Order: sequence, then structure tokens, then C-alpha cells
Amino acid sequence: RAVSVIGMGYIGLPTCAVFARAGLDVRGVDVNPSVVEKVNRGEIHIVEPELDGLISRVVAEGKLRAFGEAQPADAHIIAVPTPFTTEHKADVSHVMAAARAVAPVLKRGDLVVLESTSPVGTTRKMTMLLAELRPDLKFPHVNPDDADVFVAYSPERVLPGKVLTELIDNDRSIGGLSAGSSKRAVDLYTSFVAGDLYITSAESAELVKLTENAFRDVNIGFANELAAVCQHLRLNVWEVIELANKHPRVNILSPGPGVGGHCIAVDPYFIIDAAPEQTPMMRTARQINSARPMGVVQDVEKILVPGKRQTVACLGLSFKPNIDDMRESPAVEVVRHLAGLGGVLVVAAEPHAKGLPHDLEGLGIVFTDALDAIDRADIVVLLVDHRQFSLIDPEALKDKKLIDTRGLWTWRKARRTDARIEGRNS
Ligand code: SAJ
Repeated sequence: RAVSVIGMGYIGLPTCAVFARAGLDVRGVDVNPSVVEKVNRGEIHIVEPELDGLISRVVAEGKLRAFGEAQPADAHIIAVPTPFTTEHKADVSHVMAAARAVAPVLKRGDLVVLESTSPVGTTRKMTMLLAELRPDLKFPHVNPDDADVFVAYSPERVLPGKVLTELIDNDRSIGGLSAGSSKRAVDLYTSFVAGDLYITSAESAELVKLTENAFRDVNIGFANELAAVCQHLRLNVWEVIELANKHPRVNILSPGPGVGGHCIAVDPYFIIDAAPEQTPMMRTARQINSARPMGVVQDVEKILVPGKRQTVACLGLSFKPNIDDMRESPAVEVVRHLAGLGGVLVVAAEPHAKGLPHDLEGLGIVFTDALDAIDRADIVVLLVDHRQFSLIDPEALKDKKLIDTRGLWTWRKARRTDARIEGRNS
């Protein structure tokens, strides 16, 4: 069985790897020639634990080959980005371009699966485009029981940094445009997925994916609102959350300097755009979370001594802990604004990077290691809860003004270990 994966990015490339490991003949396709060359050399262009070893093995075994153009196959998986425009609308042009590329190589009996996070209705629209380009084939959006080509939507839901395990273990929803399409997609994913597969409609599967990330955004928004409440009432939000979470049906997420990454801060807009009147809560969560980086900057401004030149150490630049990805990072946004404040020297540390990201270059920011940054600082702002930072000796922080946006140190200081009276279950 041959499967072609269009788009060899953060999702497409690991997907190629697991299909190839399962014994399928995999043809990876990408518009970027350097990605194609790299993969064919058995190398990878993204950072993901254990992916490099697996790719070099399946390429060496001849199970994965990369191409610049769409290839004939029995199944075609589309895993291209769906960014959003400045008006917060989904840009599905890459999906449609991938469909245009696949259309000429489609043959009777083929399966097309869209995996890209997409607004509700995209799978159907993509199928209409395919049908327009290939009038000689019958597609399932017209007559589900009489189709030559099968089409389904099946979103990925993997966590960057754990992609290879989550691809295998997570359950998946499969939304076929027909019962036959769902069945074909189930057969395909069964080759490597150990989790359960749930069949639904394409539209429901599209909304399920968006809902997962919107749910997380709304819940992080709740945590950030609670942090503002606690700041107002001079209470420790980390203690309040930890104690509230002792309730068996309460599970509050963590406040922070904002929501970064390429999914959670984007996907809610796809729902908001489709149902603007029905989504005041998702919109508010987006506003709360997007305002967080400036909130941190204001917290720093409040403790600056007027008229005195001060050094602010910023610890962490990535968008979440223990990874190196600094794109769409709220920490980077905080650092950029702090560097623009008069009388402030910003020293930044990111243990997972060798230097500043491009968008922070030329702003007079000093890049150094965490201990040196702390040593030089009047104010220390913790922006990412990297494991390394939790090991910093509190002595080093003794004389510094601290803003701990992730509760890595503050909670420890405030923790009243003697206030726990053990119950019979302990
Ligand atoms: N964050 C908080 N507080 C929290 C949890 C996260 O402020 O309690 C922040 C993080 O620091 C980060 C951002 O939110 O800046 C997003 O991080 P994340 O770890 O929650 O999620 P992502 O973006 O790495 O991956 C998400 C996952 N979705 C869900 O957990 C519902 C992943 O499973 C999806 O596959 C991925 O989006 C995607 O591709 O859609």
C-alpha cells in the first residue's frame, strides 16, 4: 500500500515516519526543495525527540522517499498549515493548493484525508474543488453511496515534544464524507494508531479539533483572570488554584504570560469567525490571553525606580517549557516591549537556544545564561517554567525583585507545608 503525505512539517513529517515504520510505502511531498533534499538524506528540519533516528532509518530502508510534486498513491494525506490572516480569518489557501496538486494523480479507489486544522466545511469545499478538477471521477459529497474516490477529515492532536508517542497513542476522530470514506480512513490509521478511532461526520470532526484548542484557551483565560483577581486582592493565585484543584471536579489550568504556539491562540478564531454571535466567551478568553504579555510589562513598570537605569533579567523565551520553539511566544513579546522602555537594559536567557531569535536582534538586548542574567539584574522576570530554572538556588534570587509569571518560585516561598493536616487517605 502506498500513502502520500502532502506537507512535511511538524505533523506531516512524523506522520510519514510512523506510516513508514508500519510498513507502508510512503511518499512525502513538500513545496520546499530543501525539505525534500534533507528528508531524502535521512535528515530532519524540525526539532522533535526521536524523530531524527526514525526518519534516517525508514529512508535508509527505502520506506520513505520525498518529492517536490504530488505522487500517485492509494491514500493522500494533506497536512499543510492553515494560518490566519490579520483579520483573524482562516487562510485555507495551502489546503486548496494541496488539493490542486493532488487532483491530477488521483485515480479510482483512492482515499484523500485532510488532517490540517480547518474551519468547519473545509473538507467539503476541498472535495468540491477536486470534483471540479477531475470531472471524470465521482466524489462522495454528491452521492455518498456511489463514489470512486473517498474523502475524510481526521485531525492530528499531538503535543509538540511528544509527537511520536501521541501520534500512536491518542484516540482519533475520523469524519468521512460517506460511510465508505470513514471505513477506508479507519483501515489506513489502524496501521499505526493504538488509540481508539471514532467515526463521525467531516463537519463534526472539524469542529472537534477546533473545540479542543478553544476549550484549553478558555480555561487558560479563566486561570489568567483568576490571577488578576488574586493580584487585586493580594492573594497568591498558585495557592488558591492548588487548593481549589483538591476538589474532585475542579481542574484549573495555570496562569502565565500569555498563550503562545501555533494552535491554541489561533483555532478559537476559526469558531468565532463561523459563529460570531454565539461566541462571547471564546472571544473574551482570546482578549484576556492576548493582553497578558502587556500585563507583565506593566507589572515590571510598576516596580521600576523612576529616573534610575535598571537591568531586567528575563528568564525563558520559548512559548512553553522544555522546548526550543520561540515562534509565537508570549515571552518574546514581553522581552520586545521591555527593551523599548526607557532606562531599562534587558538581559535574556534561554537555555534551549544559542542566541536571540531574529525578531529580538538589534534592540540592545543582551543574551546570556540564567545565572549571569540574575547576577546582573535588579528585577528578575521568570517567563518560562523550564526545568533548569526550577533548580536555581533561591540564594541567587535573594536580593532581587521577582516577577514569577509561571509560579515556579513564588508558590514555593508561600507554601505553608505545616498547614496540611493529613487525612486517613494520605
Ligand atoms: N499554557 C498556559 N497555561 C496552561 C497551559 C498552557 O499558559 O495551563 C500556555 C503555554 O505556556 C503555551 C500555550 O498555552 O504558551 C499552548 O501550550 P499547550 O501546551 O497547551 O499546547 P500546544 O500549543 O503545544 O499544543 C496544543 C495541544 N492541544 C490541547 O492540548 C487541547 C495539542 O494536543 C494539539 O495537537 C496542538 O495544540 C495542535 O496542533 O492543535
